[in-house]
Amino acid sequence: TVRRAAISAEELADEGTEPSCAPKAPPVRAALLEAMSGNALFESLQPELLEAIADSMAEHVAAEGEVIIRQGDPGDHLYIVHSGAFAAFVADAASGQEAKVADYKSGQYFGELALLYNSPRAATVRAQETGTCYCLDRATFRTLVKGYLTKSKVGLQQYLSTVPVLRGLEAEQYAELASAAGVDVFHDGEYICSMGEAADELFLVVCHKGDGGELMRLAEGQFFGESALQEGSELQKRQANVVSVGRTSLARIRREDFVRLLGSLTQAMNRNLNRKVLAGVALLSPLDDALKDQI
Ligand code: 1OR
Repeated sequence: TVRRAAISAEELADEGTEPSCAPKAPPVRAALLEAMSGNALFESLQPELLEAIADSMAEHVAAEGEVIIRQGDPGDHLYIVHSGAFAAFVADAASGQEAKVADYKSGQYFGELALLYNSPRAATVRAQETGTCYCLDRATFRTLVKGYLTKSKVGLQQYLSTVPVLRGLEAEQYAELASAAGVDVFHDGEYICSMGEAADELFLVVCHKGDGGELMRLAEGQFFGESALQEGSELQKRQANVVSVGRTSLARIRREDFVRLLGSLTQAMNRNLNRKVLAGVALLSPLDDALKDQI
């Protein structure tokens, strides 16, 4: 069961959510409400709030083959399918070859990741046939839906599946990792971990906002703290301080959860992880050349 979001139509207005279009004609509103019904994002909301949301959504009629979302683009809308069929495709970075990763039918939604994590669109979504979807703007999303998605871990699960170093796991493993992981937000200058501390968590950069002049820095989708995953890592101590530059949200996964969930994959991933660190991950200070060689 989902806890009712503690939010009213007035609060939605207070957040500066100007309805992006005029109140809907009754049949359009009914169609929107139908698209929302049965969707876990909306099921606990009061009817007046659902109507306010319906009025803020814009209808989009898509032709067969139309690209609704393009991988790599910035994004500020979530889409809810009313009719037709839509599908998400992820392009392989090296070959450019696309693989279908999800299908969407009436009542389902897509495009939440860019809104949750301020990241570029993680997949391309196309209309598979003529269909209608409704788009929900970022401000409404932030006020209404984000809390639900964060709590439900649905968003984190999809996010983890887009992190390069975690590519290729089973859907179930992403779900398990997401429920074991926590998300924390750090502010500019805040220490995320300190040298000498026990290294028992891996960190993934979910969303990073900020600008600074340091030599190396981590971007969204990168990670640090991977020494927590190495053999004998119970004894491992943090080898550097990691400081947030600007505002950063991080998914953190405890070593014991990672090992429990991914078991024998850990070793293979360690090799992958080490390569990525050398390819320019920012352990901000003090990481000298000798230390880099050890890694
Ligand atoms: P977005 O805002 O990034 C593309 O825009 C959308 O495709 C994305 O939100 C999700 O709603 C949807 N990886 C990335 N995006 C996915 C995936 C996905 N599945 C659905 N979307 N997968 C990982 C593939 C390596 C599949 C996860 C189960």
